[in-house]
Amino acid sequence: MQKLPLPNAEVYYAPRFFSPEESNAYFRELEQGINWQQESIRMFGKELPMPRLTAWYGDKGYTYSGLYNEPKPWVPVLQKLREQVKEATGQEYNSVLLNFYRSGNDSMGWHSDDEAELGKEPSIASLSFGGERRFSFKHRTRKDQKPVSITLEHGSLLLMQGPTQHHWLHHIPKTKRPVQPRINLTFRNVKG
Ligand SMILES: O=C(O)CCC(=O)C(=O)O
Ligand SMILES: [Mn+2]
Repeated sequence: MQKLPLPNAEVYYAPRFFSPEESNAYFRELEQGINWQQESIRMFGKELPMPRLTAWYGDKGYTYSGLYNEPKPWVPVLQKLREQVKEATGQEYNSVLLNFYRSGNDSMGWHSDDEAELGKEPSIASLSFGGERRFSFKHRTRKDQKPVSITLEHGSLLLMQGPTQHHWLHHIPKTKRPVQPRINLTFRNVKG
């Protein structure tokens, strides 16, 4: 894994954690086997559809973007991925949030994964399958730090840990470029 040059952060990236063949198979299995939901978000007093599909699996419920997520029980493909991510990162994960970006019009806004349930310095392991999307980091307070962008490749693993969530926000911007659908999984350890 290569370490990204971000101060006040510990971010590691492995572009080819899985081979393209394995990644194709995982994409298909997840696309078909996951119970994808279209959730909505309340913004400016309006109910808007989230700009992506989501699913939450694991041992514990979790509040995300103001929504309480009742977890679905682990399924074999997610257990298998969790095992490999645990092996590679040396961390335990009891939950996974999945995101399905149907097109370049789907996105995720600036945020950090700093909910109290995740503890002080959470380890978040993120797998990407399908179309490549840009992923950017922005420092919360340091104006001298330019945003940093990387491309999350098919079959890649990104690990964010230590003080990363405390100091940096991240997002997946929309793109006008034609892109294939993308599936992202973020493995987390929810306390309590
Ligand atoms: O799709 C991605 O790579 C980002 C996902 C993410 O930041 C999240 O689920 O909190
Ligand atoms: Mn996040």
